[in-house]
Amino acid sequence: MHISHRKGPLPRYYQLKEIMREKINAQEWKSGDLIPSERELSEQYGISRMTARQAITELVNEGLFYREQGKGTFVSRHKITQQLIHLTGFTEDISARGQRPATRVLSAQMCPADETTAEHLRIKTGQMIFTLRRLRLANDEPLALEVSHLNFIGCEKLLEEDLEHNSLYQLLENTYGLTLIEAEQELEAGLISNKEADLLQMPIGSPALYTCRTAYTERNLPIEYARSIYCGHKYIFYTSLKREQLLS
Ligand code: 16G
Repeated sequence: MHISHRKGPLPRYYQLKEIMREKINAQEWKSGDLIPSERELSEQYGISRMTARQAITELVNEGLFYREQGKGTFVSRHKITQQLIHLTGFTEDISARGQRPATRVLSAQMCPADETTAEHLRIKTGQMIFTLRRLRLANDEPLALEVSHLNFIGCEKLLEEDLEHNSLYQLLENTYGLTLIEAEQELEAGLISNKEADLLQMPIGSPALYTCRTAYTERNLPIEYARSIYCGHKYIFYTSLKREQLLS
């Protein structure tokens, strides 16, 4: 089958994008499948390699494909959806999807709070807080890097906890009696840097979602300030919006 200009006003790269999108929707190409090379696509559809490259690049940017250096381009896995309605933690989110959450603790220590963290936790810069760096995985696949800063009386006791096998939120609630009530969260688009690429097993420059979360206890005290980097092609943040009724 050849793509031609005669098919309509749509550019050829766009037609190829739609063909490939259809193959994914029809499950002809499944998550993790290697897609044909630029050369193969150009031969199969009678288009230039540049056109094939443009179509592939756009689907990489949209998160449907991901590239692995030296290996080729693959169909992305179904994304994990984190709803932004209820305050939940990673373990809860992943378990609710029937997947196996796991954690690799990269570091856990008492550190002086930097200015941004101190501002979010409403403490003085330099105050000692508990800082936890974790790699979060679902079904053994790295999903996110998270740095959580925690401040509460006795937070240094967290140094003795097994944070590799326990959910932080469950520990806070069940062991420390701290009830999490609400959180503020910001999302920003970004790219995976060389520092993170190895841990997340992603090529440098892959799309990423950067988030900042401040979580509060019942007395409106900020207890956690967390910065996370999620693999962009594996994650969707979902929120539902209601239009405010105008009062007459
Ligand atoms: C989520 C939170 C993170 C929190 C973690 C607790 C975001 C962006 N981050 O990943 O701030 O520390 O859940 O998970 O949502 P855990 O209870 O499994 O340790």
